[in-house]
Formats: sequence, structure tokens, C-alpha cells
Amino acid sequence: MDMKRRLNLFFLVMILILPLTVLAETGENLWLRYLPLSNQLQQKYAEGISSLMVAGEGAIVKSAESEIMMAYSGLIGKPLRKVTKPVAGTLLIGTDQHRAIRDLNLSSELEKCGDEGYIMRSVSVKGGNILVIAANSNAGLLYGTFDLIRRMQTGDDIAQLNVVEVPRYNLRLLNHWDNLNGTVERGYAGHSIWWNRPENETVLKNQYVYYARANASVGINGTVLNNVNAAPEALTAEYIEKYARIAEIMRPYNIKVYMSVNMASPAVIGKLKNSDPLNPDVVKWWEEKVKEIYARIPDFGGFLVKANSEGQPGPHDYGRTHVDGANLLAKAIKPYKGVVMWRAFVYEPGQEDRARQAYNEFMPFDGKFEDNVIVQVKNGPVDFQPREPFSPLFGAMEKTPLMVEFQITQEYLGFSNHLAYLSTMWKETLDADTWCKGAGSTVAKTTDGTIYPHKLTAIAGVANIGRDVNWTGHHFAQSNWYAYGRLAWNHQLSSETIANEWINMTFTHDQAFVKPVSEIMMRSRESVVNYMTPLGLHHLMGWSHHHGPEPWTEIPGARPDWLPSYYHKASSFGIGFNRTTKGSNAVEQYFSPLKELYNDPNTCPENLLLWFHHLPWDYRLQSGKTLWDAICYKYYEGVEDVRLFQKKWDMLEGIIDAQRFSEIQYKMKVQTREAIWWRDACILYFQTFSGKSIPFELERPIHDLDELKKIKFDMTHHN
Ligand code: GCW
Repeated sequence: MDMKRRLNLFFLVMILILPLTVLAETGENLWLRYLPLSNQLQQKYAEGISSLMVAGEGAIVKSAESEIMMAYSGLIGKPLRKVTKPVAGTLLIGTDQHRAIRDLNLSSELEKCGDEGYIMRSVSVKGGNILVIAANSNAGLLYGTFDLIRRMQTGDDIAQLNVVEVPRYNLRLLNHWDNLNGTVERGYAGHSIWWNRPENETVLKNQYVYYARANASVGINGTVLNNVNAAPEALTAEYIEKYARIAEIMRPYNIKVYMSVNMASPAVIGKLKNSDPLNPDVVKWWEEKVKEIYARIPDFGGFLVKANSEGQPGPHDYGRTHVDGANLLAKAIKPYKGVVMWRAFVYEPGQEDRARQAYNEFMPFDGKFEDNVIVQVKNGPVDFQPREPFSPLFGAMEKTPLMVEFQITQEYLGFSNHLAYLSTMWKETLDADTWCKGAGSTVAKTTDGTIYPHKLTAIAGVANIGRDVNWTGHHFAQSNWYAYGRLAWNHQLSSETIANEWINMTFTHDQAFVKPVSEIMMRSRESVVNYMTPLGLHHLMGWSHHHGPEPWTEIPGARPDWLPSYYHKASSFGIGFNRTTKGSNAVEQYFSPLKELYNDPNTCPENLLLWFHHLPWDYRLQSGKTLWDAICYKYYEGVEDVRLFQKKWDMLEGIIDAQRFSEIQYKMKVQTREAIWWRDACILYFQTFSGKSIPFELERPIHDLDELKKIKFDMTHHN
């Protein structure tokens, strides 16, 4: 090839490749991209902050310092100069132990900040202002620094700040359902980032530091590294060592590690005769184990336990109680200030309504647990469905601290294929009024120390993180990790505020993008509810994969409470689960006036109607529609929503990088296809009971019921 042709070819290749590289983003940087801001913002921020003084020492302060240096140079385009005396334009970060902060007389305000809160304030000095981030601890400084960075990333004004921030919950945790063999239970973003990793230490360390920064940026301060369906081996010396290595990387970001433990461990790995919580040998075994852990991980957070639930071993195996089991661990770990999170996710097949079981099993133990035990309760009484009422344990258990467990991973909301922004769902629970102490006794207030003044307050979210390049499979699933952290810090934030922050940081400030995308996000969870389980329906999915619709499932020999027909109870008469006083009476577990409200179909919120009532197909809703018609309209509405999301998204091409744009576009196609699958399956199946036709103005289903029943869902494409 002659020179000229070679050159031509070179330019041709460059022309083709350049835009791709410039415009490609993998999503691996999450919301911490730190790309240059607009000239205008750069100028504004550079005027406000031109130097840095750090009055503090230790690894956590170092993290804060390196983060602001990195963010500043990325966002503003020049390095942040370090100074040893504050002058106009200095960002001063420090604790009250240091003179530079003490001189500012902030101590009465710092008293409000507790262990992890902070103050951020502009203070005038000769020639201008300084911006101060002050806290009682290094952790507070780290969170304050990330707050400032977020304000710059989202284009906020930082000229006259006067902020006091205190987290609502003390422990803000992620729960990884990661198995030691590297698989992730209900994980849809690849294998575990923690276990069974072939990569070398440096690669892993880089990834873990990124993980720690992302969590610290939203205030998460603890992480459980292994599945609640726990392998006893987690407690062997080999795994304690692995835990210790990860803890070392997390520590500079104020993140503690916690472990899920298997209650049969003393017998399985300790070779004891049994694991009976009252057996003195068992007591001793746990004490020694705890000692071994703390020798390697002095700030180890504590244990998470799933006992006597879904086949996991526990105290019932020896005729003992949850209290016996939890207190055994609590006493062993108390000298080291560790905690025990004991899960209330329990149910047994039988005559009793599954939704009543956790309450029945745990209420008698109120006040019987050691003070370092907190009972971890899923947001709803059944199991992370797209919509459930809040668990009646909230507000009811007074003397024992409770923590909410949310599911960030989308087990029942379309895996990592569906765009479902879950903040609105979590807010629905947190803001729900339990009425335990009259109006305004929200779930949030019953768990954050406001109504019941427990010192131990916490919240947990089941992580959606895996080895995928973008961490969460769907780019929008990152917003759920982000939103969970923000709500754990402050449950009063609105879902819209959080969505807007995330979009601005993750994609662009361009309102032509931010506005429609925020609208899509805000609507998205309700759309999923509508095309999967509208009007209070629940548990209609395939019994093993939990993804697609299988409302027809009948499996001989399988536990009846695992099958959809147990929950929808469709018959030629009607549909829904009767949990009223004339049915299972699950309503009695709620406080007045909720129980009366739920008990009457005329006052029961329509979006929970079939959760609490079994109603005839001709039952008239407030809108005047019959129940059958209303079900049809809801399913169709869900599908129409996601079609609209697709259209809106298609119009945004060119505003953001091509890679993420098209990856999301593809996922939206999958979502629409699956929404139609759900709609057709549920409507055609329920129609075999109702015998009624689909309202005339709605389009006809595109599937045939027999064909739908034959679909064998293949999990391998979804892990
Ligand atoms: O939602 C169900 C899941 C199980 C899970 C269980 C639990 C970890 O289907 O996979 O097991 O809940 O929360 O314990």
C-alpha cells in the first residue's frame, strides 16, 4: 500500500473510531465521574474555592482529602492548592480538636452532629470567605466532603452555605447475598465481587476502593459480605482472613464489615455434638470465634442471621427460641461492641396466612432481646413484592429495635432488565403511617429512634452489585444503589430530588435530558406494579426464577404457600386474598384506624384492594369500572407506560454518550416485550375464571395462553 493510501486509511479509521471512544462510557464510574463542568460553573466554583487546608489526621481524613483533590481537578480542570493557614477562598476541613476549627466557635452546633454528622458553612474572613466543613469525627468530615462534591457535580450554589447534616440511622448497611463460590443469590449483574475471584490483588483493590468511595459518597457505613443463606465456612480461619483484608480496604472510608452466620456452624465446622444455643460448649465456641474475629478485625461490625427460615438451621432445631439464638450471639459479641441483626423473615407452610406469620412469631419476644440485638424486618409482610403494605411489626414492637430491610436487587421487579426506580417504593414504606402512637407514627419514625428512643438504629438494603462492568447490570439500577444510600442517610429526601441528583451526576445537566428522564424514573415503579401485580395482587411469578408470569402454576408436592394460586385465589366468583376479619384476619395486626380501613373494601386503598379482599369480578370500584375491567385497564396501562418510556428515550439520542444510550435503549425493548408477556399471561389466565371479555377499546393480546404456559424461562441469560 502506498503512503497516500495508508494515510487515507488511517484517517478513515480515526474518523470512525474517534467519536466512538469520545462518546463511549461504560458506566463503571457510577455517579463519581468528575468530568469537567461548564466554563461558567468552573469559574464560579474556582472563585469560591481556590485552596485546601485539612485540619485532621488519619486514614479517613486522607480519603476525604484525596477525594476533594480528585474531584476538584476533574470538575474544575485545575489542581486544588494546599495551604497551612486559611485565607479567603480556602476550603477548611477539620474536627474540633484542631485550633483552626476551634477558633470558629462551632462547638454548640457540633453538639448536634453526633458521631457522623457535619457542618458546612461559609465564614467571612479578611478579603472574602472560607468554606468550612467541621465535624466531631473524621467520618463526619468524609461525608461533608462528599456533600460538597455532590453540590459541585450537580451545579448547586456553594457561595453561602449553612448546612447541618446528621444521619437518621446509625447503621446504614448493604447486605450482599453473595455465596462463597462466587454466585449471587438473586443477583443479576454477574458474579460476586467478593468471593472466588481469580484476579490479582491490585485489580481487586482498585475495584474495592471504588466500591468504598461510592458507598461513602452516599453515607453507607457497613456491608455484609456474604449471603444470609450462610455457608458455615464463612467462620473458618481462611474466610476470616479474607474478611480482614477487605475490612482493611473499607476502613479508610468508614465502612465496617459484617458477616452472615449459619447457626449450625458449631456442629458443622466446630465439630461439636450439636449447635444448641443453650449448650455450654456451643456458648464457648461462639465466644472463641468472636475473639478470633476481633483479633483480626478490631472494628468488625457484627452478625446477620437468618434462622429457621426456608430451610436454614436455627434454635428451633433444639426446641429453643429466636431469643435464645439471638442472645447467644449478642452476649458473645457485646464486649467488642458488635451487633446482631436477627431477621424476622420467617414462615412455614400450613393453615396460617403467610402474611401473619412474622408478627405472630416475633411479637411475643418484644423486650426479651439483649440490647445489641436489632430485628431486621422486610418492608412488607410477605416478600419484596412490587407492592405490599408495610409489615405490621413496625410500630407494634416497641421494646426491641427494628430495622427495615429493603431489596435493591430487583428479584421481583424485572431483574436488571427493567427500569424500575425504587426510591418511590421505599418512601411509600418509610412514610407509611403505622398509627402506633396516633397520626404521624410513620415506619421511619418507629425505626429511627424518634418514637421509640432506641440507641441502636439501622437500615439494610440487599445489594444489586455484581462483577458487571457497570456494577448493576442495568445502568438505571445504579440509581437504586444511590437512592438507597441517600434515604438511609435522610429518609426525608424526596425521590425526585434524589433522582435529579443522580441524573445530573451520572449523565448530564442538560434539562432536555434531566426532565424527561426524571419523569420516567418517577413513574417507573408504578408501571411495573401495573403490568405485573396491579390492585394489590402479588406473587404471580414463576416459582423458581421469580421473573416471568406463571399465575397458573400448580406443582404437585410443592409448598402451597409458594404458588401463585395461594395468593390470587382466582375462581369463577372472583379474585384476591381475604385478609379481613372474615378471612385470615391479617388486618387485626394493624393499629386502628388502619385495620378498619383495610377491612372494608370501600375504604381500603385501591392499590392494596386484592391484598386484603376477595371480591367478585363484577365488584364496582370507585371509578365505576368493574373489577375485571379495572384489572385489564391496569395491565394495559403498565404496558403503555413502558412503550412511552421507550419513545421518550429514543428522542434523547445524542445528548449522552452513545454506549450507555444504546445499552439502555436495548434494555427498554426487553422490558416492553416482557411487560406484554406479563399482561397477556395474567389477563388471559384470569379470563379463564372471569369468563368476561377484554374491554373493547383495549388492543387484543398478542399471545395465546397455551403458548405462554409452555415458555420455559432460562435463568442463564439473566445472571
Ligand atoms: O425473597 C426470598 C428469596 C430468597 C432469599 C429469601 C430471604 C436469601 O427468593 O432467595 O434468600 O427471600 O430473604 O431470605
